[in-house]
Amino acid sequence: MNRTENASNSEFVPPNSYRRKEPTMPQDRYQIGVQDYIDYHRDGYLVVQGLVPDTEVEEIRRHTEELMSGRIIIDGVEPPPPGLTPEQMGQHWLRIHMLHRKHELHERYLLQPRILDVLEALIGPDVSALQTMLFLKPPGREGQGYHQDAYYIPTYPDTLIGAWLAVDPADEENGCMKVIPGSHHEPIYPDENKLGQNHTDGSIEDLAVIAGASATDESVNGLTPVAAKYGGREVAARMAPGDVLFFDSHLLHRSHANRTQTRFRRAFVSHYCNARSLVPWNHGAEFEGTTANNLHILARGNTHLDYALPKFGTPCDALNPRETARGVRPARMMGGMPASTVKGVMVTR
Ligand SMILES: O=C(O)CCC(=O)C(=O)O
Repeated sequence: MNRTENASNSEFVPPNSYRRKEPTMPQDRYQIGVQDYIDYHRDGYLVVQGLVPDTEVEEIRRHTEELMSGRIIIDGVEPPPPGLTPEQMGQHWLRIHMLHRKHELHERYLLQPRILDVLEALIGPDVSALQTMLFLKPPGREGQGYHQDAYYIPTYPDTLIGAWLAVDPADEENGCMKVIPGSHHEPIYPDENKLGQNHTDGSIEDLAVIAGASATDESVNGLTPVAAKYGGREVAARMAPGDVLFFDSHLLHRSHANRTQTRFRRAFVSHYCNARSLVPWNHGAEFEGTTANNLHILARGNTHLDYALPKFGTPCDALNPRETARGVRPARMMGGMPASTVKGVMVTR
């Protein structure tokens, strides 16, 4: 059964969005289908079932358990204080950001080859890896209200995309992702502090300035009226461990609280953009100059912009950039039609 179901209208199920392909040898390239590509662009998201092999998901799960028990301590990440019960230790973190700059395991999953294969098809060929978030979301912990990710991470051109890897089964009880198909066609709604971002240059006449993005209280969240335009179409992304949800950075999405007593809702969430986009973002930290591209890893392809190497040496194209755009000629104009058939234009090639 398709695990995507409309939260409030079970008749709406985006076709073909879920497709399982068995994991193959790591060096094999994972290929999405044409219909997957169409679905992604129509709906603003795509779930690829079983993309990450069980052994790798199990490795992340074990890692979270070691973190939560204090058996692994990562520099700069405060562990749970001593003397807590295992349940109290489990409540210590909702999520931890940017560990790929501190621990090799996180860099490895940011650069997971099968995830990069899909990204190459959706936003590539040149892919830059920007952010990681390890979600623990223990029982009882809060969700996050409607937001659009490009509101937080601007890229120019605007090519940001998220990849949400389920570590535990995710469902409505433990606070799975909820997405609004088609809402990725919306512009990014800015708040008054973000003037200068995306379309706030005045190119869209009636673009509303909002407040309260991500607030779980719908009466406070300024995106509530935008979400209301898609009334009844929200989809709960029920996922199994190893499934990956790829989602456009304009897509309106949210997650509710984990209402279970005992089940964590762990997920490894990464953000990427086309490596030819400028990225004036370093997770809120300082950077030199007007962009921070030099701090983000070139995961696939090549770029004319600066980029970072993987700090822990995870194999990726930054170590051996591939020629993608330079030197590649597009196909002959107008499919090779004779010059005389192209209205009023002399085609010289
Ligand atoms: O996993 C969640 O609960 C929210 C994640 C999210 O909204 C995001 O990654 O942008």
